[in-house]
Amino acid sequence: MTLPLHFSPEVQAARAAGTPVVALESTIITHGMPWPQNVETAREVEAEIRDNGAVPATIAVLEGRLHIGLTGEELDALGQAKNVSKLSRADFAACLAMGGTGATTVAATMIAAELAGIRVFATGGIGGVHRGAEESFDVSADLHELSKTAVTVVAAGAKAILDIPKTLEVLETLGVPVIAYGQDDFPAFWSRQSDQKAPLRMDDPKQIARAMDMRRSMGLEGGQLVANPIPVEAEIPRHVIMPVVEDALVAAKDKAISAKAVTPFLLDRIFHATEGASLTANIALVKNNARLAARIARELSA
Ligand code: PSU
Ligand code: MN
Repeated sequence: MTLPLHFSPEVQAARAAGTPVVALESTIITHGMPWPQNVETAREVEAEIRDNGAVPATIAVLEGRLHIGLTGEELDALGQAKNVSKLSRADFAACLAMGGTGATTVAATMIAAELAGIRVFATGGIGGVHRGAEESFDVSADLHELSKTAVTVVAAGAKAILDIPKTLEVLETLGVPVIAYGQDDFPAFWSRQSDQKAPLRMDDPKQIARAMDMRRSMGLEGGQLVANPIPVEAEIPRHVIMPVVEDALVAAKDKAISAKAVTPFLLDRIFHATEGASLTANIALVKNNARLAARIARELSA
């Protein structure tokens, strides 16, 4: 069966010219941010990548076709669409087979990037081990994907809504390199510190690219997680965000929110509780990750 892969004209041209490409996810657009900031942010993130010498490829499933790169009109439509599925490894093929429309999570975007020959991907935060996972068993498929699929993912660490120590434990068990960029601490999305040291630290995009190339030479499957701290001027300190996170977690429990709905529910709740400050920080960190990913893409061998 041939894959219903569809490259945007910009990504097609980059492939032909050998220009480095950076993958971007679409769940952050459909489930992670409200309209219209979601579309504005997606455009600004793409611009950051172009300004840093690479080409952005935002990935989504539109009517059964796997799009690698979206046009401006496609991005606008997706950003306002209702009832878009949130696709991960489990339901990705089924959505394509049934002609559906879906946004790709970190896990699904990694799969699509590898299919398209893209080796680096920028996002906001990865999914992880949820608090209370010992009861709910809610561990994001993103973690397993990092152990299987050869893509370097640049994120601002893991959100404080997750159990960060358990997330780091699972990543270690799965053999995923976790590399803090430019500091020792593993960053916590809105905040630069998490009170947890990252297992690895690198200060140069060239080192990150070399480590990925070395994994490939060794025949090791899987990718790397690059944990890039939010810029200082954009951060929400831990003591400010933690009480908001705790309230959101209580609300999720009261309303018995579960499975795929958990992360979008918490993000929306925190957005309202901080009067939009969480979104402002989220936008700044995604753009920061896009810049670093473009620099890594330029260092990776083809
Ligand atoms: N972090 C964000 N915004 C998001 C997500 C994470 O700041 O929109 C999305 C990503 O697509 C990630 C997914 O892959 O949430 C994780 O969902 P879950 O916890 O259900 O695996
Ligand atoms: Mn989950």
